[in-house]
Amino acid sequence: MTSDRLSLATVGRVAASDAVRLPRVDPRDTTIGIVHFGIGAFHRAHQAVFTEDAAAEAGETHWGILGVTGRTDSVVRQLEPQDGLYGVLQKGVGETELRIVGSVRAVAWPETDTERVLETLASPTTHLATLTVTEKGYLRGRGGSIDLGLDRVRADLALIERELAGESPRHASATPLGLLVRGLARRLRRGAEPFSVVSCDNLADNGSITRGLVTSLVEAVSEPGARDELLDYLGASVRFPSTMVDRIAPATTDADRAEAFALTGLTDEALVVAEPFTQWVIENDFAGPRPAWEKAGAILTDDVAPYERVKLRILNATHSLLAYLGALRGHDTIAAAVADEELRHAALAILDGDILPTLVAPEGIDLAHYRDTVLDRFANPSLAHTTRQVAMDGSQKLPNRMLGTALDRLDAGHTPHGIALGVAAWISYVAASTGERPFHLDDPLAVELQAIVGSTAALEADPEGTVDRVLAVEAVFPERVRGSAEFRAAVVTQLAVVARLVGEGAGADGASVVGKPVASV
Ligand code: CS2
Repeated sequence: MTSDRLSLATVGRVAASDAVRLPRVDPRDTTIGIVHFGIGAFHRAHQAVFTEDAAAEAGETHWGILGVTGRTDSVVRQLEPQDGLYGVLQKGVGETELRIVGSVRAVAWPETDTERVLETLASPTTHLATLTVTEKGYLRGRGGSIDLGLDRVRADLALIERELAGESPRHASATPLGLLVRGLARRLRRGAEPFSVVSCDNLADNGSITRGLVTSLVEAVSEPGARDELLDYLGASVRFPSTMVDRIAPATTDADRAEAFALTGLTDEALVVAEPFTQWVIENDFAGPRPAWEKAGAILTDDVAPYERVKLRILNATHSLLAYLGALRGHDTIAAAVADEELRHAALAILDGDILPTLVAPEGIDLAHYRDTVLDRFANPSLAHTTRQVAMDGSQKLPNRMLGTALDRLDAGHTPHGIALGVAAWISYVAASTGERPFHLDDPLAVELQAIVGSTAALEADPEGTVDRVLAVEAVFPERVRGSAEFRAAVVTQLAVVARLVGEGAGADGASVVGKPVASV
């Protein structure tokens, strides 16, 4: 039997109830004011919801979103037949609620829709670009610049140069920042209206990082007149506020889609899943108009850094630790990993031993309470967030979530044993991915990492040599960490702790083996 899909034509059949909420603004009346790069599950579960709430609270109809997909057109195929409508299945402990969101008004795949994205970026009624392209999507090279050694970045640079020369080449841009800068070049040609670029990725200092990468791309433009004009426009009229984003949004499963179908009677191919908790802290530094996100519960502040640091270092670092150790001990989900007493103990040890001492609590936040809330959120059994999903892209994630803590601890004269455990867990995961264990290493540096780590047996035979080779990877480890003999020794010691934990591993999700506590973390 085929059922009808969620769309503007069918949404009227869905009755609002305690368990089902309908769009808070009429999608038919909503015009586009934002271009979002990376329209995956996280954006749909987070910023798109805040944006709809802000528009509803402020009575505004000009904050619709044009979502730009990544490498494939799969999200276009999910959302286009549904007129941009989708549900957020909010899964608390023992309670589920579905909310249909209408703020995504169009979706574009750069491969076929570059011109539409550029026109929307250049339009005076568009005020913002937001980004969730994940850590690896920023293509960071050395010293805060974009990696101009990559063919796709150089190809995009050539397109930017042609755009600045007054041409409108039909070619697709290959990178999100390349497409964004091309759009800014067109915006400059059309009248240089103010614009704001809002990174919503888990990068420390994401606003300045994005500004630096965008600027480095423009600085590489060869024609000096056009280059300086675009640099002047960036300096005078474009802002890059930093943000801290938080909501756990695991991959959607068939069971989730069936659950949503039972509530609406409509098929939703674009359904996303999320925990009830949601938070957005935004640096209040915009060049032009923005949605009234504060009316939707976002915190607008002059200084995001303390919030960002707390979130990345407490939540994301522990998430990664539990993902690697959890997967190695046979747990499929983060909830199962945090329910494993040994792993919970390890998480608390790294939090209290290394992480909390490096943090200054932002106003109104109690760090111990925040830590406990994070572990409770991880324990939510309804979410089924897989260890494999969180374990991906470790080479990109570790610097942002763990290594800042390591630097701060080293600077304060302490050996970061907890962070060393995190790094040891990651190395052990890489080793396991080369062997019989069913781990797939999903990481842009996978081939390089697997080559230098080798198998679990090789790691056990030569932990010192392996740690030396791993710490030498400049793309991951800052110089101060790379050069620290005490950190190196701590990672070697923690590899043995991980080996013991894995040796005692459950092998089956949920059946944890409780042995000796993690001693020396
Ligand atoms: C996770 C994050 O996949 C991961 O690496 O740590 O996506 C995490 O769920 C979010 O940052 C929560 O806000």
